[in-house]
Amino acid sequence: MNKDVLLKKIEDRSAVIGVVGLGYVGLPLAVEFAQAGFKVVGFDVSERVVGELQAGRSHIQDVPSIDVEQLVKSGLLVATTDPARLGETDAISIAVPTPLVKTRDPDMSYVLAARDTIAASAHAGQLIVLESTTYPGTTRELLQPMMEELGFVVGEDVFLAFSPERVDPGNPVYHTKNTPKVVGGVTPACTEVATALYSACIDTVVPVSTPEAAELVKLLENTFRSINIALANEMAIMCDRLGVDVWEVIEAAATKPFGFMKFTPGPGIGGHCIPLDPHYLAWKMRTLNYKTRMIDLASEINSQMPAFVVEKVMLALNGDRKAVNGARVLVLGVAYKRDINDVRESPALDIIRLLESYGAEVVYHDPFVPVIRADPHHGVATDRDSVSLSATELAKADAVVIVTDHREVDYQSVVDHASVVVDARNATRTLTPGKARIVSLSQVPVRETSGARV
Ligand code: SAJ
Repeated sequence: MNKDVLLKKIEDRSAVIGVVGLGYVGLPLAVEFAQAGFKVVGFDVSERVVGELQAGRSHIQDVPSIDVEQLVKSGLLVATTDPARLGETDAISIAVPTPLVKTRDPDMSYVLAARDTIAASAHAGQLIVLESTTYPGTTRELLQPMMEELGFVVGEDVFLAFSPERVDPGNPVYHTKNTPKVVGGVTPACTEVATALYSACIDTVVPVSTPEAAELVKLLENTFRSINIALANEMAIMCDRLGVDVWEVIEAAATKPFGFMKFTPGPGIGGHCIPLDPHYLAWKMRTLNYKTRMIDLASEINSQMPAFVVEKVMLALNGDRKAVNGARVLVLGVAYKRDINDVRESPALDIIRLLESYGAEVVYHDPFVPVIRADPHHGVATDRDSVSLSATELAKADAVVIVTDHREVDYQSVVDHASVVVDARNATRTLTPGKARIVSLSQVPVRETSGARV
């Protein structure tokens, strides 16, 4: 009975959809559901976020404010901090953070808080879908008992599923509606209603048999990236010892039209996904007495890259008979990847901290990050402002290190005015030689070959 009623409400768009967590995952999802014709109750604990949304302003780069304004005005989208409003909903998607604690163990506090918020107003006929990236077993171990303690039979009275988020902030091609959505229900009926719900606003829905399978799909996707990025990084370290240009090797390998996927070395990995997600799987497997050797090794290699880059800076200064201690170093690009403004887990923060621990005077320039906010958790004691990338600033630096290669930066000007540039992203490869000596991730001794890099 409940299943058919819910399916009908989804089909005729009379279902009211709840979204818990209105961040880079939840807000785009809430907008997609509302644009598909559902009334959406967006819940967030932040008064600021809710106030901005109710005023028609989006705080998420990929969600235009005009869309929020129109949906709020039409009554299809309401943002609230009142948990009781979730009692009005027929389906709820949970999109709250799943960070790591200092020991790199899962921090489930946000999911548990969302669970308790939902429990307070849960009723028969509801579908609950967890979207936050987490270890396999979370949906069945943390959410199902709550529903059963309320007297509900999962799969009959209420429905429960996991559906991994695949939001790639700033991606110009893929967004919530056109990125295939994996869904795994606790029972076939759960999978059926969750599939019906997401099919109402997402082009392709991929049902799998269990929530554990869906939880693992996400972890496989991002562990795959972490391991392959680590391979590219270790290739850079090996090429540096071999005196071979790692970028040349990777570019040439990428000409293989099959059986190879290009990843590039860099200063390490940042963001809220790749550095964290594999550790959710590693943690779960530790509870089953299994050591995830590849995840642990990839994490070890990736996390040593900031030190590898700092060593390059030290060698570059040494080449000018300068010590790091007292040197002025300009870090160019601090976001965790190009053309975005997010510095979470950015290796640039580690590089800045390491350089300053050796006595360097560090400044940074990032056109997307005007201020790095104080963050004691990441060793950022106080706010610091981006400096201008002027010829004067470049000439004042004893070394410039390119950590994030934002496309809009004038790298020709950098090599024309700086004395030495450590290029951790291959951003200077095609430039006209300027004043600066270029130090690459993998150092190639000067040889009589065409295009050798110094
Ligand atoms: N990185 C490298 N070399 C590479 C690729 C990435 O050093 O070849 C670094 C980046 O600079 C960054 C970190 O790794 O610091 C992560 O980069 P990413 O490209 O994986 O970007 P993310 O963290 O935004 O990952 C997201 C993920 N999306 C979701 O989890 C929903 C990931 O699954 C996507 O594949 C990725 O975006 C993407 O393709 O852009």
